Amino acid sequence: MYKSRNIFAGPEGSSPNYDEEKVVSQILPDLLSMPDGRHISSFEEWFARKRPEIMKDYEQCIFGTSPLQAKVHCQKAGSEQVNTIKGIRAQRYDLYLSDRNIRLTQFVVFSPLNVKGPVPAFLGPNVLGNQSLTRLFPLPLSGAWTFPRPSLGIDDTGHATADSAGVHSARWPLEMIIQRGYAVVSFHNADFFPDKRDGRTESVQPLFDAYSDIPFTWGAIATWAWGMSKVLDCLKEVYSIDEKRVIATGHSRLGKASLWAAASDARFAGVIANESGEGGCAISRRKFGERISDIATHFPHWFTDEYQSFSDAEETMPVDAHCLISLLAPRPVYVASAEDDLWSDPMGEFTGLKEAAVVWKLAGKTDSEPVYRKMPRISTPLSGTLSYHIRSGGHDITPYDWEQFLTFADKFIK
Ligand code: GTR
Repeated sequence: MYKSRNIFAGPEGSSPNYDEEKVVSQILPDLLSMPDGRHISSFEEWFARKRPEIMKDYEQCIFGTSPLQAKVHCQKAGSEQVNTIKGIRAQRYDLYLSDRNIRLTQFVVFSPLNVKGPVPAFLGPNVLGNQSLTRLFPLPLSGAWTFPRPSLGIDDTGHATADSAGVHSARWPLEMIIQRGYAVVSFHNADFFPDKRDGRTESVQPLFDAYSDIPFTWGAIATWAWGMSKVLDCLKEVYSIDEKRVIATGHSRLGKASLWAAASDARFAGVIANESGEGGCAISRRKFGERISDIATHFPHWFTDEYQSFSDAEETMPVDAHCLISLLAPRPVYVASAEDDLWSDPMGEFTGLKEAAVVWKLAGKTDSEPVYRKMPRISTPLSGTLSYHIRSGGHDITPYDWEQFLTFADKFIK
């Protein structure tokens, strides 16, 4: 039935529910009440008392703890390149763990050539290596293990080949973004944690095993999020960027990472979570599309072990996706879905945002009212400090999505 619409039927062995009628309504954890039942009536109180509780639950049960205090610095790598026709400047930076001078990643900054002064930026990891972002500049091939995708130039052994250059340029429409006066900052997520179940040994995590008496419990998603924070640490040294106007940006598994990055690091000025699905903006208790059990089976390294214990027991989680989104209040948040991406549960993503909106209301952000209403029609974005759209098509991040994100950034970040 879904074949003609290119709907993902789930990995082998899973049989996702894609039928809204089979969704059993669940009571969601109440964002405005304390464990003793007391109702919270001001944003200040929510921020001081409720938010830390939610944060603790997310650290303990879902993403894990990370060494956020670790000091890093960066150094320019190679010389700046400019593409005068497109008006884009590209500069690579090596990022080092300061106390041991170990290089963790190389991030790339694309900024507008003809804009004076620091500009706002979209900061997001990429899944195939920096070379996959564009053909406008020759960028070094990533050396980190990447999930084999021969059709995208990643060979069977997980190495990037020259064929991967620019293969994800449609996901990163640099010209469009730069022309609107924004910079783009990206790095390969695999530099921090290669996306495989035994990826920990090749990840940055062992570097921190002796950092504290209590071991960090971060999964791969939290490690990518940590990488985002560490790149942000360095942006104060990048003169073309205003580090106070950086938007954590991510698609799918990296949408989950961008949510957690901004939840753990208040310096991110806003968040874009594109089709972040289960473990992101989608309400887990709906049991629609991808489930915790699917992630536990296929990506056990993404979250804490405790998260896997909620497989087939979503209602026992102390939190749900609306709680994750609430951690971003009162900052601007854009959640985006795609009609055919039922695996990510568009209705669940919208519901996560809608249920979180009470916290923005408490904070006096009444412009978020559009998301209180029902799920909008296809390609009819809801605009406010909390913004949302669902477009036609499948699981991807497209120029249409970016058009909306840019309009949102113009209104709420610029
Ligand atoms: C799928 C996974 C999703 C989402 C997606 C992606 O395999 O089940 O949670 O993260 O990959 O990252 O594209």
